[in-house]
Amino acid sequence: MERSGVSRRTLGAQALGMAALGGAAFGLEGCENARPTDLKPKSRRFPEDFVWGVATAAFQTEGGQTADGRGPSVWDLFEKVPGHVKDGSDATVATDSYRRFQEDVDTMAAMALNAYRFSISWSRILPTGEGAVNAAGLDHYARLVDALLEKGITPYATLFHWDLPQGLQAKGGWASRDTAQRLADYAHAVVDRLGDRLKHYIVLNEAAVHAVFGHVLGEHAPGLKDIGLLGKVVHHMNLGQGLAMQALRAGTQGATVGTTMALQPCRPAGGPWAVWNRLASDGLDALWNKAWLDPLFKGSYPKDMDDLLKGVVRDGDMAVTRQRVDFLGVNYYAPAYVRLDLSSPSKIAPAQPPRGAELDAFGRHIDPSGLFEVLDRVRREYGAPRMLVTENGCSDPFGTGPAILDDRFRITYLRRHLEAVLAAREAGCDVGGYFEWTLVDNFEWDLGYTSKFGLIAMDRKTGARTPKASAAWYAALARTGGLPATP
Ligand code: GCO
Repeated sequence: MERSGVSRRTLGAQALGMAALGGAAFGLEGCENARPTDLKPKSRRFPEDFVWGVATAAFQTEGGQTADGRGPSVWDLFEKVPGHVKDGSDATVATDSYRRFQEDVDTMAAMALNAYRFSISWSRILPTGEGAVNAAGLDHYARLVDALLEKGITPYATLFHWDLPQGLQAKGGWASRDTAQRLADYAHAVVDRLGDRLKHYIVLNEAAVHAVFGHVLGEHAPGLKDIGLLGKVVHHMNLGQGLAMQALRAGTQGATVGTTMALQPCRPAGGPWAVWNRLASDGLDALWNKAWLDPLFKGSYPKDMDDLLKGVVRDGDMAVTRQRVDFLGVNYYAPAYVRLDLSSPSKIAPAQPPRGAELDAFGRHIDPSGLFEVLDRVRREYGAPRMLVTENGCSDPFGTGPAILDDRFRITYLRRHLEAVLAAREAGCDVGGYFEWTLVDNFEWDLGYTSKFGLIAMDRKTGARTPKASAAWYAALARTGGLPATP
């Protein structure tokens, strides 16, 4: 598959912006000079009850793809198509966490972490996505949850982290309205078996990424390239999320229910086309941020969505998408820079980050102020809910070589973004926790193992795991709650 040179997140800008703006046409611009990116919180101390965790996802870490009755997901098929995964690898073993989960738990306990965000593989619980429940699949997660609780680590389970059962994709996947109800049925099966011990649920992970990269750009499973599907996929995920939240609340007492979004500040390129770049940026914001925040918190869609959603939303739907959440999970990595561009098919293109900006391995601007911006926006515009940073972290430079063990670059990245969290708390944001992405270098989707985000390296030949410098740094932070000023 022809591979874009641009980072997969900013590619989303093209498709999302075009859908919102119906395509318009414009010029080339870069962005202004870099502005201050770092926050200076008054205090460097997190509260005693702050949630310190790491985040993972089933498909990226478990392996065991056919163990104990698991059925195939869309990613099982996608990863096997030549060209879909940059290094030709797959997640048949990944970090082998289906078998080695106790090691994960012991490592987290030794790091003084008090929470673990993982995802449940839908097709372990319902191998075809619906119908008969696979008890062996539920038993696995019961063992994982029990092992965590035994070590005083609070489990946070994501229900959907992009690995839709292939049985449902064969029936239309998220483009089919029925899949919304299937998500609720799956949520019921999980809470029915685990609700006595699993008390924190995240319904969706980054639905925007799954919608765009899986259905428009074709760079993620199910590998579709049909912008005509976008409106249905967006709405059915929002609808399913509401139905699943209702099922979770009906299925257990005393649980917290939330969801996780990939929120990004959308920044228009400047220059003589600034007014048009602003339109593109507003279009991206509508589709990447508001198309998920508004249905959940306001029971409505932004006007920009009207064209996409024509004939999709039914009477009563928005009363279901609007749900009370106990927390909003915010995944943050970087802002998005956007411009309109005559030369790109979608007339929309990612703009260059500011001149002189520090970039991550994906080519994205390392800008902790963007994390403050999204947290403060949710506080101001969406009722100041409790928030958890459910993902934040950075990759080694892409490559097939060994991980960088003396990863001071990662420590600095985390320290700077945690300063933004402290500053957001001082500004009144109710941020109660932080889940670093991720524990062990794992299967980074279409990038395979060329992108390494872990606090711990893993030798894929021997399975040996080696803590990086960042693991000890993060453990000390979790233990003391005091954020060092350097490195
Ligand atoms: C995401 C996903 C994770 C990624 C992580 C690093 O945010 O894209 O939730 O599965 O692996 O963010 O890119």
